[in-house]
Amino acid sequence: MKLTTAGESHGKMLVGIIEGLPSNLPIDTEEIDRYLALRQGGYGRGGRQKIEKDSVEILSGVRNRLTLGSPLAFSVVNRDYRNWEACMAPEGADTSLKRLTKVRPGHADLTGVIKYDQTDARNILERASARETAARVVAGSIARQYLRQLGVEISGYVRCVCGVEDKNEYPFEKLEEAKAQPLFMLDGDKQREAMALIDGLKSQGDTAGGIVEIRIKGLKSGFGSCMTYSQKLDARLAGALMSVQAIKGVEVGLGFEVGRRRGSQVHDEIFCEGGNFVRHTNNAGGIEGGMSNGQEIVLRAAMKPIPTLMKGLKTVDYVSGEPCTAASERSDVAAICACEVILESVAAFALAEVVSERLGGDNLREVKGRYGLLGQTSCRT
Ligand code: EPS
Repeated sequence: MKLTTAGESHGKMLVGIIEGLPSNLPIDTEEIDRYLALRQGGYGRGGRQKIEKDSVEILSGVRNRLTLGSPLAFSVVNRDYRNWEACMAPEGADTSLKRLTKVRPGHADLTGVIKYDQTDARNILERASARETAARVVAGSIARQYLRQLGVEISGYVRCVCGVEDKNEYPFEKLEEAKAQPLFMLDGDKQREAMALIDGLKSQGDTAGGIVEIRIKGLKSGFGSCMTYSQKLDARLAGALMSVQAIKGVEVGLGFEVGRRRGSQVHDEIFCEGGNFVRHTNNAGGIEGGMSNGQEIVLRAAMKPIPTLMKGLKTVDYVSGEPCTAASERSDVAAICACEVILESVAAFALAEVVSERLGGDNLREVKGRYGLLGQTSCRT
C-alpha cells in the first residue's frame, strides 16, 4: 500500500492517491468526513477553520462504495482558495501578493527558501503547512476501514497541553469519549485548566503544543520483523508519527521511562494461563523485537507549539537582512486535537501498509482468509 499526497495550503485542493488496496473493501465516505471534521475542531483553532468545511470526494478506485483494487484517488477542496486565487493560481498569479520574507522561527520558511532557491517563503510554507494533513486523514480513515475488517481498532486522546498533564491510564473503551471533549482530554479538571491556559496564551499572542497518546487494539502477534531493521513495526509507526508536521518526539510503551528504570521494572513477564501466553503488564507497548506481540500498541507523540505567534518572535528579513519581527496574520493557538486525529490516521495507514505487506491479497476475501489463518500459539499447561 502506498500514499502520495499533493496540494498547497491555499491552492485549489488537496489530492491523494492510494495504491495497493484490495478489491471489495467497503468505503464509508461519511466516516471519512467525520474524521475530517474532527481534525478541523478542538479548542484553540484559529480563523482558517471557520472558512473551511472539509469533505472528501472520491475520484477513482471505488464503485458503488466498494474498492475496485485500482488506485484510489481523492480530493479535499480548499474553500479559502477563492480568497487566494489571484496570488496562488498556477497561471497568471500575482506573486507580489502575500509575500513572506520575515521568516518564522520554527517553521520551514528559512531553511526552505535556501534549499529551494526562493526569495518568497510563500513558496515553501504553502506545502510545509499542516493543511496537508487533511489528505492524510482521508487516507488514514480508509486504512482504518481496512484494518477494522480484521478486527483492529485505533483510538487516542490528548494527555498534555503545554505542561498541563493528565497522568491517568485509561482502558481502550474509554478513549473514544475524548472526541466529544473540547480538548480531547479525559480528565475534566485538567481540561478546564488547559482551556484557561490557551485563553491566556491567545491574549498574549502565544501558542501551545502538547502530548497525544495513540492506541491500537486487536492486532495479532507477528506483524513487523526482528530480522530486517527497516521492517521493524516500532520503526515504521514511529516514522509515520514523526512525519507529521510539528512532531518532535515519539515514545512506544514506557518510552523514555525505560532509561530511568531497572530491567525488572521494565520487562513484561510471561505466564501460561488457560492455555495461553499472557503478560500482566504492557510496558513494551505491544511491540517486542520490532514485532507486534498481541497486546495493545501504545504510542505517544509530542507536538511543538505552533510556530506562527501573533506576538512575533525575533527574526531576520530574508531579503533585506535586517532584524525584524516574524510574520503573522492569523494563527491557531493550539491544534492538539487536530494532531490527535492526524496521528491516529498516519498510524492507521502505516499499520495497514505493514499488514498488507505480510498478507498481500488482491481482494478482501483473500486478506481476511490469510489473517484468519494466523494463529496465536498456545502454551502447554
Ligand atoms: C498553518 C497555518 C494556518 C493553519 C493551517 C496550518 O493556516 P492559515 O495560514 O490559512 O491561517 O490553520 O492549517 C490548516 C489550514 C489546516 O487545515 O490544518 C501553517 O502555517 O502550517
